[in-house]
Amino acid sequence: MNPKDLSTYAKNTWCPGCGNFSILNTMKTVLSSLDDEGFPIDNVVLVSGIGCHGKIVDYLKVNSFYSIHGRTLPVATAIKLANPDLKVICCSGDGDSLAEGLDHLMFAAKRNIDITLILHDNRVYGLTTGQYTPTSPWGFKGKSTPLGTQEFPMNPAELMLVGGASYIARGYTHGIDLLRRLFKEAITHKGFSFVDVLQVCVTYFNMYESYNKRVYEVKDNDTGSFDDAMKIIRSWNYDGAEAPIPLGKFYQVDAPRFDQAFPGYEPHKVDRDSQIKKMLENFI
Ligand SMILES: Cc1ncc(C[n+]2csc(CCOP(=O)(O)OP(=O)(O)O)c2C)c(N)n1
Ligand code: SF4
Ligand SMILES: [Mg+2]
Repeated sequence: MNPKDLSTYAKNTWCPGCGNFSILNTMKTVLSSLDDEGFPIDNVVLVSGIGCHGKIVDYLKVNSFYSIHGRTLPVATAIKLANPDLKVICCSGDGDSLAEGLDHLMFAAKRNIDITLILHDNRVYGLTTGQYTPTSPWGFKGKSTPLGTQEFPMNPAELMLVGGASYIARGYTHGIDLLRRLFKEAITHKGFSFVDVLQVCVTYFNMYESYNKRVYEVKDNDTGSFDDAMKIIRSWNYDGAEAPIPLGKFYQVDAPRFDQAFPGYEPHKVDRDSQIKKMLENFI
């Protein structure tokens, strides 16, 4: 399949230079190559939140569900449980998953449900024109914090590690080769996979110059070690300092999955109606 086959007729309204273009192009390349490798595009469902990132469902020709702000993961969870044969991928914003939808993110990690979440982490509310988010650095001046935010940022990869996600990585929208590798690994991983993408918002928080000087790719790290992953992840804690920023795969383990937990789990062979009936009986 040609990646161009995944384009749509929708007019793209992202600002020129926005990091979302890299995520869109990477998704096209990865999903088309996975289709060639026997991972059919018809089995993919893309779910988004609301924000600039959410527009990706308009620009990518795959099955999709444009959800509501903060509720990307509940929708994705329902789709996955209704049909475990599907590969469910979420494109969510830092506001969407870390503010409004933080509880859903933590529970998806805790359940290790087989869903991929790609975080368009521009560290700002882009669509609503520049308010601070949970990953904005201390002192960030935006529409709602003209004197600078007095909150310290959270580190989403750290939350995911302690929460129970079984694949954790970080990419950057100025590093397409790495992004491609990480997306492919995350999508083919079995369990909750989380890719934090430093996605630059050129209009409200242009970090290109700062990131370009500071990012580096981790190599030869023990991705099966919780402690090693934590050390790498905490080496840059999203603050305003000039610390080097690690990119790459931080963690990957096999762990029991929520989507396998129900009696009779056997995609292709399961009679869904009687399984759902049995589940409902158990709830009552
Ligand atoms: C329940 C709810 N709260 C608030 C909003 C308003 N709203 C829409 S998008 C958005 C922020 C989006 O920020 P983010 O998730 O970081 O996405 P970005 O635009 O940066 O891609 C907000 C607050 C909404 N649509 N629904
Ligand atoms: S406001 Fe920011 S995130 Fe939204 S399209 Fe423009 S550059 Fe991209
Ligand atoms: Mg954002």
